[in-house]
Amino acid sequence: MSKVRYGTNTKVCASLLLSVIVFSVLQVAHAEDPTFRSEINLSNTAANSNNPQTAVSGSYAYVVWRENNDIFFRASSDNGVTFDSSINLSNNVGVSQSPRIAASGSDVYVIWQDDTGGNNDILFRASNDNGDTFDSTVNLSSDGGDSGGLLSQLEIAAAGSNAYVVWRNDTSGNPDILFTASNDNGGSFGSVINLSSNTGSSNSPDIAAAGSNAYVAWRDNSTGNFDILFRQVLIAELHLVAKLT
Ligand SMILES: [Ca+2]
Ligand SMILES: [Ca+2]
Ligand SMILES: [Ca+2]
Ligand SMILES: [Ca+2]
Repeated sequence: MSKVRYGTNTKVCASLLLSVIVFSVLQVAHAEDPTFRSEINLSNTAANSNNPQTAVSGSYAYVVWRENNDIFFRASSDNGVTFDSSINLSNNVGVSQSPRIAASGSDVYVIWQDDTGGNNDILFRASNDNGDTFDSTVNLSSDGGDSGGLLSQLEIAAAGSNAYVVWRNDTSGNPDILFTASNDNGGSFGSVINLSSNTGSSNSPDIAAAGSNAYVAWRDNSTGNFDILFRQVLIAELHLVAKLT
C-alpha cells in the first residue's frame, strides 16, 4: 500500500478552490433571498372573501376573488404596490363563484361559474385596458348542462390576442371537456367544441397557452381506468374547427 502524499501547492490549490465554492454558494444564497412588501388587504369588508386568483402582465398585477355570491376584481399598475378600487364583475342575483383569470398585454380575462341562468354556466368578461373597464358579460356555456360542476372545473389561458377556456360539462350525458376560444382579445368566441367526446368521465381540465398554441390536459376513465389525456390546439386548426369570426 503506497501512501499518497500531498504537496504544499496541492493543499493551497484545494483551499483556494474550497474558498471559491463557499463564496459562490453564499453569493447565490444571498442573490436568491426574497424581499416581501407589507401585506395589503384587498377585500377589507365584513363579508367573507374567498377563492383568490392572480395574473400578471408587465407591471400590472390583477387579483380576483369571490365575496358573498359575486366576483370582485382589483388591478395594480405599479407592480402590486397600490391597487385601484374593486369592481364587482358579476353583480347578479345568482351564485357567482370560482373565478379564474388570465392576462396578455393590456388584455385581462376573467371567467367564473354562475347559476343565475337556472343552471351552472361559465361567464366571461374581458378588459382591454389593463382592468380599468370591462366589456359586457358573455355566457360561454349557454346550455342546460351543469357547466363547471360541483367542483367548479373551469380554466382559462391567454397568449397574444387569443383567449382559451375549458370546462367540465355534462350536457352530453356524461362529463366531457368543452373548449372555446377567442382570437380577437375576447371580443367574440368561436363554437364550443367537445374535446373529449367519449362515454367516460372526463374531468379536471387544465390549459396553458404560448404563441399560437394551446395545450389541454384532463382526467378521463374512458379506457377503463383514469388516465391523463392531452390535446394540442393549433391556432390554424382553431380557425378551421371553431369557425372563429
Ligand atoms: Ca372580507
Ligand atoms: Ca352573483
Ligand atoms: Ca350550463
Ligand atoms: Ca366523456
